Amino acid sequence: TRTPVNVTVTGAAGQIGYALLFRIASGHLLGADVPVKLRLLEIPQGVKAAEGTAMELDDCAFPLLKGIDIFDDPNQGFEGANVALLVGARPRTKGMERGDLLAANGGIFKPQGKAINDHAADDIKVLVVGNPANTNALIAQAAAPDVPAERFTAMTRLDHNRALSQLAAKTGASVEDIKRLTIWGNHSATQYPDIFHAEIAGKNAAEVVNDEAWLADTFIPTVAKRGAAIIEARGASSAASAANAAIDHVHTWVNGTAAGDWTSMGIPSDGSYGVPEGLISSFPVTTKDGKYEIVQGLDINEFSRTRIDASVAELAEERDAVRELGLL
Ligand code: NAX
Repeated sequence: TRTPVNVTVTGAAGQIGYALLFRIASGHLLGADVPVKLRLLEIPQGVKAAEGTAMELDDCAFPLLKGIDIFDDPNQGFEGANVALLVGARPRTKGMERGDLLAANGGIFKPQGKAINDHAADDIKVLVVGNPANTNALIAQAAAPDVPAERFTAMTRLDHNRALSQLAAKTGASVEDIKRLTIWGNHSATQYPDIFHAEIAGKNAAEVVNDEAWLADTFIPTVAKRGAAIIEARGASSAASAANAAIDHVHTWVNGTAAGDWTSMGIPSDGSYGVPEGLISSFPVTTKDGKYEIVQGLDINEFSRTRIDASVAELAEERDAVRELGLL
């Protein structure tokens, strides 16, 4: 029998945590034949609610779930972790400046990065969901010098899935007929969903759409502002769709992209496509055997270039701000 994979989830008592844990335990994160042990990390005020969720996980009698432990100490929470989903973060509250937000999250992600460095398993893979996800991932990565930098990733898969769904609705295609869509840049309002290399049932998506005004004025803002639209409608931020995207991100990273397709992941830049090395930016990537590679050689037109550059400039500003705060 296989040794269980240790999966650490931070913010386990939050709303994404609640939507995420049951799918991990039922085998959707890693595969239907992979046993898992859950390590839930919360702040002390969140521990009791996490215990309640753990009771419900017990009550599901998932065959693949081989244990649940709950911690409020990151050093224990990341002990032996093979996969870490960093969901818990400090949300922006009223009157908070960006600098305050970055500093508050630095106080979470720097110690968590250090704990991953010191206690996680050698094959650790990290996905940061908590916002600002790209920069939180950068802070954690910088605090973990002994872990290969490429193991730290940030989630743009929700944006990717939102873009797939919007494009399918516009063209009447099925989502599974759409390939090679890309989210570039930051998981923020500046992100750029790119359909110029995408294909719909084998045809170029931009040609099928053939409507640049729709792209600029409807598609891009709808995808980029979808989080706010969900809050407006639901009275709470995206939870199940965010959890679903986290599952997709890790599942694809571990199990590979389909032939002829790619996905979007926030990853440390190697300088490709003019994105400064080290910034954690979203790119088109293929994955195989637990490793990812940036898709190379794509022609970037003027329309795309401007938008990628704007989002990357925002990432560079965030990096400079956290550097100034002594977080890098
Ligand atoms: P909730 O406020 O429901 O839950 C957050 C949980 O994290 C709480 O239980 C809290 O006690 C815990 N927490 C706080 N600090 C912690 C720490 N230092 N260690 C461990 N746990 C800690 O938020 P939820 O709706 O679950 O969202 C979580 C994060 O995901 C937010 O930062 C949110 O902005 C972000 N999102 C990111 C998305 C993405 O696409 N990358 C989309 C969805 C979501 O908005």
